[in-house]
Amino acid sequence: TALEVGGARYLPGLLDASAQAALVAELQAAIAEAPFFRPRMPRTGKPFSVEMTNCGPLGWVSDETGYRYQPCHPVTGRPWPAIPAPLMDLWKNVAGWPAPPQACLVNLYRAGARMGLHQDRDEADLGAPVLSLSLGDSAVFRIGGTTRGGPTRSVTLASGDAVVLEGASRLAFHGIDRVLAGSSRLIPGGGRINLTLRRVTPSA
Ligand code: MD5
Ligand code: FE
Repeated sequence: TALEVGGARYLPGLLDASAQAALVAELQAAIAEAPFFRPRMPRTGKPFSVEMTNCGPLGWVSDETGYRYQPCHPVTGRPWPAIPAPLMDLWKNVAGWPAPPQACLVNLYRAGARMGLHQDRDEADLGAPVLSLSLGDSAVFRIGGTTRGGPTRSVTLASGDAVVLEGASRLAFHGIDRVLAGSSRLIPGGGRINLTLRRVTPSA
């Protein structure tokens, strides 16, 4: 069943338990090749509470000099690993976009991690959707409109849930208020992983 939240398409329970477990196994291989790093805020250098890594030809990074997409891991210098095939299939089946994703940002929320309200606008192609998939502990996701300070709605994202940010919701302010620690045993060591599949450069 597709629900609408703030103009985004919410697909609860898109992946069943066995599909989630298979995906986590594939992700563990990618994470071994491209370990989680802790991004820092532009200018201030303040560390994020979320740890990150990427798969795909491009990956999102943030440090004192700014936010950007780049082809290699900021610590190892190696290219990002390929996006796991099940995620490429998921994009094909639910994103409704003709070109394949170029980046899969992997966010790891251990106990206490959160993400403040922000817009995602570092992609040159803002017409393409973003596909978000939640794994592990449930989290309180907040989404508003395209201006900061407007009304917002909250929805709890559970393991296996997907959200397609398309149309006006693509530039919605959004964030993760908190993670419900211990609500799932999927992620080794506990916590939540969010995957976002993205186009970065214009398709045509
Ligand atoms: C997360 N990740 O759960 C959150 C929310 C991020 C990020 O915000 O930038 O990695 S995933 C839902 C999301 C992703 C991109 C855009 C929008 C929502 N949106 O425009 O509402 O780790
Ligand atoms: Fe975001």
